[in-house]
Amino acid sequence: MGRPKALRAGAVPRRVTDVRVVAATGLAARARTPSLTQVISPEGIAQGAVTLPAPALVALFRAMLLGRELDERMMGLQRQGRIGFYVGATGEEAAIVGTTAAMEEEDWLFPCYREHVAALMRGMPLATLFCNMLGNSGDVVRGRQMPCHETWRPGRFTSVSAPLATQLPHAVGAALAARLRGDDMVALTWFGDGATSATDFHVALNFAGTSRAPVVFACRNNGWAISTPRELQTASETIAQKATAYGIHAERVDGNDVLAVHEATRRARSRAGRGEGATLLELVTYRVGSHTSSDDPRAYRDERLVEPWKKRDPILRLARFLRREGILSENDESELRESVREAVQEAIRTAESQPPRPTEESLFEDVYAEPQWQQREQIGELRGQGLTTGG
Ligand SMILES: Cc1ncc(C[n+]2csc(CCOP(=O)(O)OP(=O)(O)O)c2C)c(N)n1
Ligand SMILES: [Mg+2]
Repeated sequence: MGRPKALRAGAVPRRVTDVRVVAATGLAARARTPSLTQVISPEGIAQGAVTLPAPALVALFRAMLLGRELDERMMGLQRQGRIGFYVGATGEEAAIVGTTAAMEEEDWLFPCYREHVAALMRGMPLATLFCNMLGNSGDVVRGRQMPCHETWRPGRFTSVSAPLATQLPHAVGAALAARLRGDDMVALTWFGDGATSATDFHVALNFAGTSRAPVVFACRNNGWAISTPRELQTASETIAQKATAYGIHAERVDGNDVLAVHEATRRARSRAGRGEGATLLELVTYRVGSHTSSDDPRAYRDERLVEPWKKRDPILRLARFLRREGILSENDESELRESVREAVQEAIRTAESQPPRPTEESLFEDVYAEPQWQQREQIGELRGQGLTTGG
């Protein structure tokens, strides 16, 4: 029977473009938009299309490996009962790493809940991230957030946001504030395909459209919102076309191609920086793993659907490309993987050796500049009960 006519999605608006730099095979793909110049030699070697220098390409690769290693180790720790909860990004590393790398240091990042590796790229020490997962005394938010809800202010990485899309108006507000102050800052915020059904998505896009706020909306379209597939989430043919309604520029990007993501984000960042307003990037990818450590997708998803996406793995794709280009040999790659594994292992050891919880007294810190009489009294009571030390 098919879907009723009224629900059939319309044509993709002309302002939406498809972008892919490196094909799944690791070959440079032919440019579909004039803004991307790519060349494929008969041997399948990219010539001149990729503008990033080799060390930057290797840095992208390492960051993606780190993201994958985090997922594997953290999910293992969760199963062993050493951490309570974890949200991974397996298969979505290119969407996260490519966007992060394309932003400037002064830019603020407003994460959803899968972007742990972005916090690390912004300088959050691995062990500090793990302290948040453990909720122990090394947690910079002192156990006041859920586990796996890190924040890293020195790196301009705001708190993980579990209530869907709430970080979007924050990003627009911060971007506007920066413009009013004359700062060059551009805000970037991540969210999922499901979040584009939430009120705050529409509020934020509308506000960004009318105010021309310097903000980049990065949608990780991973095909699922827990158990709801993308096609039941929205009748829009694409997520990108939702931007058109709000007068915002949009690009549809191969989200498993880190170089395409990087280039598209650079363009969005430049547009915002030039005062041309916001961009919505639809990064088309796939949630290869479970929604979180609390989820088992076998209850609602035919696992055969995942197989083609495993072949489109963003790490494998960049590895092939780097190999073809002679940038990273098989040996170099093994060494890199080993160094990432060791760094994660070492950081887990460091984090687990911290006292298990913040002091009760820390409850009163960061609230008032000076404790009020009520707090002083309560602190005194706690001390009287011997409840002031961690552990
Ligand atoms: C406002 C709100 N409604 C519902 C939820 C419960 N919830 C958590 S994650 C999720 C699915 C989100 O899917 P999507 O936005 O596609 O992001 P993904 O998890 O796929 O990265 C839902 C419904 C929530 N956290 N916040
Ligand atoms: Mg999703």
